[in-house]
Amino acid sequence: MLPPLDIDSLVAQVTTVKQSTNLFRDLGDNGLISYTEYLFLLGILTKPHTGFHVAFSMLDTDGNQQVEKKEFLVLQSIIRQKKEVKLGAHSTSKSSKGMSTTLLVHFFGRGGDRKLQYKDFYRFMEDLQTEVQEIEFTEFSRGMKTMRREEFAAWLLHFTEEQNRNTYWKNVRKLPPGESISFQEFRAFCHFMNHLEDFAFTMNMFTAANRPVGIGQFKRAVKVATGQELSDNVLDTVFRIFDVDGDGCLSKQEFLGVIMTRLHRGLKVPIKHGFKGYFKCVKKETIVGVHEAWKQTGRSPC
Ligand SMILES: [Ca+2]
Ligand SMILES: [Ca+2]
Repeated sequence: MLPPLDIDSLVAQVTTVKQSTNLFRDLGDNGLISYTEYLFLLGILTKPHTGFHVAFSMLDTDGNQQVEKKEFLVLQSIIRQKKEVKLGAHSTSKSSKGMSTTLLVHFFGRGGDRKLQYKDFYRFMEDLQTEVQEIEFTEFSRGMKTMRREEFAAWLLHFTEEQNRNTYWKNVRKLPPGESISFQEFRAFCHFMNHLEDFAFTMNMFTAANRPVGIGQFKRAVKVATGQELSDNVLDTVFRIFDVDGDGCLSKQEFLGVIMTRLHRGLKVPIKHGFKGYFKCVKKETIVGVHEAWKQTGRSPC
C-alpha cells in the first residue's frame, strides 16, 4: 500500500485540473482511483446518456438531486460486501476509511463537503466518454487524423470474441480500398454502440421473424434507434466484415449476436480479489494503469 503521504500528494494534483475531455490525460501518472471507482466508471462508459441518470439516481439514496460524499461511498461498501460474501472473508474495512482518491476530490473537493450535482456528473461522464473515444481512435489510427478501414476493423474486432474471428479477418483482408474514417464517423459509431439495446429493439420492430436486413434498412434502424446516422463508408465496412454467409445482408446472429459481447468489454474484469487484492489495485491503478486496462481485452487490471 502507498504511504498516506504519497496518496495525499497524488490526489492533491486534481485540484489544479479543470473539467475537460483531457482530464485523465492531463493527470498522466499523477492520479489515483480505487478499483471500485474504476469498475463504476467502466460500467457507465458504454451506456447511453440516459444511463448516466440511472447511475446518478442510484447514488442519490435520499433523492435530493445531489450526491454527497457519504452517498458515493456507499457504492464502495456494496461492492466490498459482495466480495466478502463471495470470499467468506472477515471485514477489514477499517483500513480503507479516510482514503482519498482523485475522483473523490474531483467530485467533492479536498474537504469532502462539496455536493455533486447531476449536471456536473453528466458533463464528467460525457467528457470521459469523449476522452476514451479519442484515446482509442488515436491508438488504432496510429496517431493519424483519419483511420483506414482496416484499422477501424481492428478496433471493432479488438473487443469481439467470436468463433468466426478467422472469417472476419479474411473479410478484412478483402476490403476494397476506400475512404478513411474520420473521428466524427468513429464517434457516431461509438454512439451507436452505446445504444445497441435500443437498436436491437428497433430491429425487432422492423423485421418480422428476425429476417436478415440489407444496408438501407440497417441504416434506417440506426437512425430511428439512436437519432444519428452512420456514414455509408462505415456501414459498408461493417457489412463486409460481418456478413459471414455472403448474402449481402446481416442477420441477427451475424451482427447483434456477435457485437453484443462487445458491450461487456471492460466488465469482464473478474471481481476475484479480496482486500489484499483491492489495495494492490488501489496502489496500482494510477491513471496510466487505467488507460492500459482499457486497452486490454477483458483482462483484469490487477
Ligand atoms: Ca442525495
Ligand atoms: Ca449474411
